[in-house]
Amino acid sequence: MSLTSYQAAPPRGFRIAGPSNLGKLKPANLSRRSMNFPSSLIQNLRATGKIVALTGAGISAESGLATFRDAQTGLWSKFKPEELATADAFRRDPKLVSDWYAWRRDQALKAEPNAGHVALAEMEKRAPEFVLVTQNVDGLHRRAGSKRMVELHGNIHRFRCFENDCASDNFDIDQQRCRSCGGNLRPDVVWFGEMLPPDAIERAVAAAELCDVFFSIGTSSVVYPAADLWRRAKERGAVVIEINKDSTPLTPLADFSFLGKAGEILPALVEQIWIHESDNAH
Ligand code: BJW
Repeated sequence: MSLTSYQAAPPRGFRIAGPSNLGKLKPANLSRRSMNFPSSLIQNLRATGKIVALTGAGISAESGLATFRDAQTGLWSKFKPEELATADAFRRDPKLVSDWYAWRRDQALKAEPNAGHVALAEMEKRAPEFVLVTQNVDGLHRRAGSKRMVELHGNIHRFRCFENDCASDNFDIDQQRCRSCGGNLRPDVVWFGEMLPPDAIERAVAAAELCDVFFSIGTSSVVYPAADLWRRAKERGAVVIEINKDSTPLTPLADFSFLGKAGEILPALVEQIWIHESDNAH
C-alpha cells in the first residue's frame, strides 16, 4: 500500500465526553459531519477485529496535560522532562523528582478524558480483538472506559520502594517512605535505561505481531521499545495508520498518516467505520 497523507479537517459538532457522560456516548451524540476517510481504509477496518492502538502523550494533550517533549511551563520550565525521568536524577535529588511527579499526578487527577480517549474505548467495544497499548502513565484511558490495555511505562498513581524494591506495599505515601526498609518511594513508572515490565512488553509485542491494523496515535515515535512496535506489526502484514498533530519518523513509512488532533480524528473514524455501518443496517 502506498503512503497517503491526509490533512484532517475537524469533524464539527462532536461532543467531548468526560467520565460522567460516558454512558451518553451513543451514536446519536456523534457528529454526522465526518471527515472522508479512504474507502480502502474503511474496508480494512470493517473487515478485521484485530486492531492494536499505541498511544502517547499527544492523546492526553487535549485533556490539558503537557506532552513529554513540549516546553514545560511555570515552576517546571527550567527542567527537561527527559532529565527528570531517570533513576540518576532521583538519586541526585529525590525531592525534586518526587515533587515533579506529585505535580503531574495532581494535573492528571484534575484532567478529564477527552474525545480521543473515549473513541478508543468505543473502538474496543466494537472490534473483538482490540488491544490498547499506552505509553502514558496518567490513567486517562482507564477512566474513559478502556479495559483491554497494556501500560508499557507504568502508572503515575502507583508507588514502589526505590531503595530495595520491597515486595510489601507498606508505604507511607505522605512521607514518601517505604515502611519496611525506610527507603524513598518512587513512582511506579519506567525511566530511561530501565527495563519495561516483562509482562507488558510481551503482551504488546504479541498483539502487534498478530494484528491486521496498527494505529500509532499522539506519539513522537522516538522512545524504544514502543517506537519499534509498528515495525513488528508491518513486518507481519498489518496496515499501519498514524494520527499525529505533526510528522514523526514514522510518518513517511506509515500506510496512512492523518495530520491533526487525535480528539477530532478518532471520533470521526469510529463513527464512519462502525456507527454509520450499524445505522445503515437498520
Ligand atoms: C498530538 C496532539 C494531539 C500533540 N493529537 N497528536 C533503541 C534505539 C535507541 C535507543 C534505545 C533503543 N532501545 C532502548 C533505548 C534507550 C531508551 C530510548 O528509547 N531512548 C531514545 C529516546 C533514544 N529506551 C529506554 O531506556 C527504555 N528502556 C529500555 O529499552 O530498556 C532496555 C534497556 C535497558 C538498559 C539499556 C539498554 C536497554 C525505557 C523507556 C522509558 C521511557 N520513559 C518515559 C517516562 C515515563 C514516566 C513519565 O511519564 O514520567 O516515557 S520518557 C517519555 O517518552 C515517556 C513517554 O511515554 C515516552 C514517549 O513519549 P511520547 O508519548 O511519544 O510523547 P512526546 O512528547 O515525545 O510526543 C507527543 C506527540 O504527540 C508528538 O509527536 C506531538 O506531535 C503529538 N501530539 N498533541 C495528536 N492533540
